[in-house]
Amino acid sequence: MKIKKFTAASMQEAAKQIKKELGNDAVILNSKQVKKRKWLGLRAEQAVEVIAVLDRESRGAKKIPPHAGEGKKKAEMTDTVQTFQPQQQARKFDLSHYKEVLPEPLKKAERLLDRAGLTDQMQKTVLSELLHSSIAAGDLTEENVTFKLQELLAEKLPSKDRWQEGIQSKYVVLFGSTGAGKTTTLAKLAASTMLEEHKKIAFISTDTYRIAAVEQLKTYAELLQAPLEVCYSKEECLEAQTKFAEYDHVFIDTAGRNFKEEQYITELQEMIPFESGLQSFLVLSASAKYEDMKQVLSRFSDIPVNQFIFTKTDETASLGSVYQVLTESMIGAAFLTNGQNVPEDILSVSPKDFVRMLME
Ligand SMILES: Nc1nc2c(ncn2[C@@H]2O[C@H](COP(=O)(O)OP(=O)(O)O)[C@@H](O)[C@H]2O)c(=O)[nH]1
Ligand SMILES: [Mg+2]
Repeated sequence: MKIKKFTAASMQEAAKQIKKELGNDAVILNSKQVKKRKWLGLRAEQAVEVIAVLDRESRGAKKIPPHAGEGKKKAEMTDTVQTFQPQQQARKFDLSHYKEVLPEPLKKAERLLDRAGLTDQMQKTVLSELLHSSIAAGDLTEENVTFKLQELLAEKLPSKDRWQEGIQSKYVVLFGSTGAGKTTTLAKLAASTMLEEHKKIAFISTDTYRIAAVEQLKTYAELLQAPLEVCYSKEECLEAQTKFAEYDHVFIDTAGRNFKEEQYITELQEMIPFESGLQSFLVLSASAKYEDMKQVLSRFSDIPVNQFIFTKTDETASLGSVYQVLTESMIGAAFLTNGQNVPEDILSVSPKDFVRMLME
């Protein structure tokens, strides 16, 4: 990629220079009126400063004879230099060498992407798409660029219909590693379903590895005056299902301790009523590293996961790793949690809301 600043007496003159040096496929990034000093700075003349860029890999980049276009009228002349073309979005630019000459709104976009904690590759892709997006050269304002940036980021996320599904099925189960926030989140979901939608709810705990885990859920069940069954085997789980036949929603808590062991996954598959109406959520801490999230995701790959729940968004400065996981898995996020208070610290967002949070 070639990027260059041109100074000329008029836009027409600048277009001529750009065409001569960069060819017909050059794209104007930015243009502004400047004063050009002459005679040792004693006289100032109006001039225009234009930043243009040429992607060397551009398919249509043919050599143009230096005199082509000369003598044409102004309108035709400016037509020979392209503005951003949406159909070119797939191409990638490496902007790292050209940072200083980028117009301020693009520099800001770059800073925002970096602060959001996205991978270098993702930052490059999005910036490249921004350069090739339909923002015409004249519309390169901070507001337009930010808007377009959010649009491009949202496009990569799983579609809107995979996000705000709420609690719909009879059985609701949460998976995830220990400490991710499963039990707390389960209590939040159960409480809001009961208090806001006036549903009849019950709990099942299969987290029998730790006494404390059952005690924790028992406390919430007592507060909500909802029944709790602790199940150690598949048979007990089936019994509990029969017992709760009349209930609207049954919230199932699981252990996370052994998520690395295959046997644990097999156990889960046996105990959880996957065959009946079931919503399953994989709970991931938003403050976890991207690589760790990916590892958890692959451990649970044999279990049908409907949606994600990202916890502890209040504990992390950037949602970059969450964004990466969402774009790679194309599984939507049903809920985000942002604190320890039950039931209030939970929210459901759209992809657009999420991108806004990511950019904050
Ligand atoms: N700051 C914060 N802490 C949370 C959040 N969700 C859960 N926690 C805390 O994380 C810890 C582990 O939660 P727990 O529900 O027991 O996790 P589990 O092992 O997956 O069941 C507890 O101290 C929770 O209060 C959240 O959204 N924000
Ligand atoms: Mg727990």
